[in-house]
Amino acid sequence: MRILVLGGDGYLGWPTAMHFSARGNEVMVVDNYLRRNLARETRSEALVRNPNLHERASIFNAVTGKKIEVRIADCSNASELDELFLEFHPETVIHYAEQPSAPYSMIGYREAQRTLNNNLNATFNVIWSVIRYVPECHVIKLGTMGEYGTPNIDIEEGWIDIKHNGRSDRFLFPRQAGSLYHTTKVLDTDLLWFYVRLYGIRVTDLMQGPVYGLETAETGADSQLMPNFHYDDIFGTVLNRFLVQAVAGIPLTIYGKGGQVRGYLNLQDTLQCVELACRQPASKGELRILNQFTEQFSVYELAERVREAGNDIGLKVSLQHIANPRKEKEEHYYNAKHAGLIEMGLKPHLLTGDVIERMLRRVMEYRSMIDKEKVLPRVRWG
Ligand code: USQ
Repeated sequence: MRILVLGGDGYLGWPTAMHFSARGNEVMVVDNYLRRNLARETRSEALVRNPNLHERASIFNAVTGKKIEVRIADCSNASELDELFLEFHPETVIHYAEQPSAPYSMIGYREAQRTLNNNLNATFNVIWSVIRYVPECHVIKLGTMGEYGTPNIDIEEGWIDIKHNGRSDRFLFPRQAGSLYHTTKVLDTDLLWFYVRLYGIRVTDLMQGPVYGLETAETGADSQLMPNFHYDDIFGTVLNRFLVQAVAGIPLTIYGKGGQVRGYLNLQDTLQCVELACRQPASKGELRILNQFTEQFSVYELAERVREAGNDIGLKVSLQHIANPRKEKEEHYYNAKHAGLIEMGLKPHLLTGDVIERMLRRVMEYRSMIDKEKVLPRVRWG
């Protein structure tokens, strides 16, 4: 299959590109290094300096003999994206090309505007490139569980049936996101749904929870192939941050009470889910929404698990509750359905003590590179 990976330099994009290339697909990755630049601007560089995309592709080629085509281009620029669609004629496009950080989007006007412009324009351009050049192409779009927020009712998989004054209809599940970044994903979904209804394109919107991990089947061949592993307050997701904090001897930074529940998944399961979506595409005129996570945890539970696994291997891990820099519920109901991907064949890698221990040991190899100044939250909501 010809697979175009937009945002192919990212934490998910690069492992996705390797995954599909290793399995015999024709893969082209596109990126404009937005995240790398924003990370540099905000002093949030990854734990290990990752080679650039051209270098990554040649290292991958040297160890596997497989090719990944690289293009440095900006997906929020329609003509740059059009050219790539005309050249490559993808059968599947995996769209990760977004500013992915909630805290970054909450720094101020400039950062919010950059997030809004980049994310909405990239999605809008992908839709139009598909409509104009490859109308049969399956769009796999990375959404987020954060689109739903934390409602006081069960979270359905994308859609809800509503009875009102004796009549009923099916609607997108109500969304109420907690950051501007998450709100751009809500707007993306609305754009996609509009163009699915009007033009009959085929779309899978993957509502993913926070991802953790630094290894996939392809990263073992050369340590330079590892994903960008962020542990700072802006680009680091919570469990990855806790792993680094545990290794650095920093008490784990639980924001507020720590009762915030989210659905989590291992990076390896992101790849499985995207592969499943790719192999079993949405139909023409369908917006298929899948909730992409394997287990629910509160922040406090996550911290406890890291403490236990860390202490088992001789780290001295402690916890701290710090003032929550975000505006979010710290105790709430949370029950999100996630049967779709399991029914399609997902075999979850769960967060066992052994899994945490293995990740901690990997991080310990890079202990000397941890910059403790990057850990405490710098961005406050509102
Ligand atoms: N949190 C802490 N301590 C920390 C960092 C975070 O308690 O040191 C808490 C946050 O307040 C939040 C939860 O952990 O309640 C998750 O935070 P996160 O930073 O791991 O996740 P988030 O900002 O929501 O964003 C991440 C990715 C984003 C993705 C999203 C999925 O950066 O790209 O869309 O996870 S979800 O959270 O389901 O919306």
